[in-house]
Amino acid sequence: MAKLAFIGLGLMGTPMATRLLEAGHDLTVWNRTADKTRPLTDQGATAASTPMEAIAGVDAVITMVTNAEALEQVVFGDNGLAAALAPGQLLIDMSTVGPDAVRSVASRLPQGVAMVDAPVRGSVPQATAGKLAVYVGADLSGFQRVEPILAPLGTLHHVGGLGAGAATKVVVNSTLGAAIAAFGEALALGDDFGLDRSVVLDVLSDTPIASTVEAKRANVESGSYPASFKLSLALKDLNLVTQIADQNGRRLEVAPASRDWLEQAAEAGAGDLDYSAVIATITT
Ligand code: NA7
Repeated sequence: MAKLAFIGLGLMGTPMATRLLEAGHDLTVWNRTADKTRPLTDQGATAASTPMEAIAGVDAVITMVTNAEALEQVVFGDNGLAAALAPGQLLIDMSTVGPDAVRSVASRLPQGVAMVDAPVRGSVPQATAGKLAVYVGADLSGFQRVEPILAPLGTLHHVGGLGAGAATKVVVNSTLGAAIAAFGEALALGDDFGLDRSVVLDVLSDTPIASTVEAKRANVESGSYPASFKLSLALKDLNLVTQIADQNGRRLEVAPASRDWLEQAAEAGAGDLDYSAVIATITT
């Protein structure tokens, strides 16, 4: 088992760090809001007071923070990881930040420090159950190095070299935005026809968006949207999708439309709710 540091104990980081601890890894944790380290220290993790302090003597450090700015902060900010990372240590970023941010961070790490990008598909229930899909961007030796560390989190997919994991996650989340917006629009159409919502939900459970309907039906029926995956983060990801497409001169129609719906929902105050709260905006 490895000696690890885990940086970022948000909705995803907490259950992921818990799985690593339960699997027998030796874990030191750090979170910007210090009281979120408590559930981990109660189970035997050590809390550090800075990212820099967290990585003393570890084999690898895992980061799971909001976005590229947060990653920049924990790696290169005051008391950040970069100031203490030593040759032979490994940085595994599991946040969704896009491939440019991954390569930019990797290029500025101290000599002899390797980086692997390993973002995940799945939200809190999958993280808790160790059933995430983990998209690993690394050379073969990097993949072999992270495999035993990350195995307790779910199924690892070696999708290419550095940055390929981040790119794969952008691809995956473009479909997530499309599916939730299609779900909302289908419900809105059903409402306009005067159809019974439960009938429409049954029918949509047998369409190409079935898995989204299954995952989010309870939210729609209860009208409450507790966050498994924050809407603000889905919006961040759809912004990544559209920015990267623009850079590549790639015309997309569906992703920008779903991005616009998420933006409207965020403006209406749903940013900290589950991303499925966009359905409430669409059907209003
Ligand atoms: P959350 O629940 O919003 O958690 C975000 C985490 O990132 C949380 O630990 C934050 O600390 C931390 N964070 C955010 N900004 C910073 C800065 N500037 N410095 C240090 N730490 C920071 O998100 P999820 O866990 O759902 O998702 C994490 C990633 O996986 C994200 O990229 C998703 O798209 C996928 P806080 O507790 O607020 O102090």
